[in-house]
Amino acid sequence: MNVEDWFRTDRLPHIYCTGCGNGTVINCTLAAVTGMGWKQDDTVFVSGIGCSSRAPGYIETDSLHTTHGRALAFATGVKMAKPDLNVVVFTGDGDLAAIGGNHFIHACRRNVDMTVVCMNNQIYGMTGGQGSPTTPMGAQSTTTPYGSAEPTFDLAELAVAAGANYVARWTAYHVKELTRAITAGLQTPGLSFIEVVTQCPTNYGRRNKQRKVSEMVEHMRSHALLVEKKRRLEAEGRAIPEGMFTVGELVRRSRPAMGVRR
Ligand SMILES: Cc1ncc(C[n+]2csc(CCOP(=O)(O)OP(=O)(O)O)c2C)c(N)n1
Ligand code: SF4
Repeated sequence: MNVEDWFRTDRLPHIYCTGCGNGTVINCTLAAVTGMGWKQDDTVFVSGIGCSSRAPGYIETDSLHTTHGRALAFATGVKMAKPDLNVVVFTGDGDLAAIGGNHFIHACRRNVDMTVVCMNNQIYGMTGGQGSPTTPMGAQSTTTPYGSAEPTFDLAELAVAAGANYVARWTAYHVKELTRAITAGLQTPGLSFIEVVTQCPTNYGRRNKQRKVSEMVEHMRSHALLVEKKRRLEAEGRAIPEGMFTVGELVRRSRPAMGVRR
């Protein structure tokens, strides 16, 4: 099987805007799934609501497109009822961390055996660009016309603190690293959380002085700081450059997990 075999071509044209990063994330996820040798009959994709959550609709397996914020609750149900299935969740920063925030921390605490891929475009894309829990301070959105005044959630650090067994963060620029991280997540028993910082040119970029997709991708590339480098800077007592976010593998451990096949 190759990536094309997993792609539901009869659903084209897709809904994504030109330059959206979501297609890259789907491609990397399907490359990881293909690399694992998984079979379509044994694999279920689950999502909530949002542009990111439309992803399972383009994949040739059984899938659940659920209610906003509830992807992890539905996925937990699938995994507990059928532990032999491979469960992969696609979600967005709003779906996962705003309306679904409580489900997120408890799924990590329970360490349910699934892989969660969050497309963090730092905005509510589907509904026209409202601020989300990851909208950076000072960023413009339809609900923060003078710039967001709120501190943001670090989704990957939240998953580490709540108990997930595998946590990594990359961006839609880092396709090879992202594919490797998703593969590691698929291989790890318990909850694997892979955050992908991705570009939404339509509702984030054009309001935040990143009008071109290339500018958004360059911004992600130049502001990504390897977690090992961050730890080294901290150990040396040196300052972390302003506006940087960490990428890489944040945790890999073997806490007891729920729903692991026997
Ligand atoms: C209960 C409920 N409240 C609000 C909505 C409207 N709604 C649909 S998608 C969405 C935000 C999606 O944002 P995010 O999860 O970040 O996904 P993106 O579209 O950016 O990929 C909202 C508020 C809804 N569908 N259901
Ligand atoms: S609104 Fe943003 S996230 Fe949604 S499809 Fe368009 S670019 Fe992608």
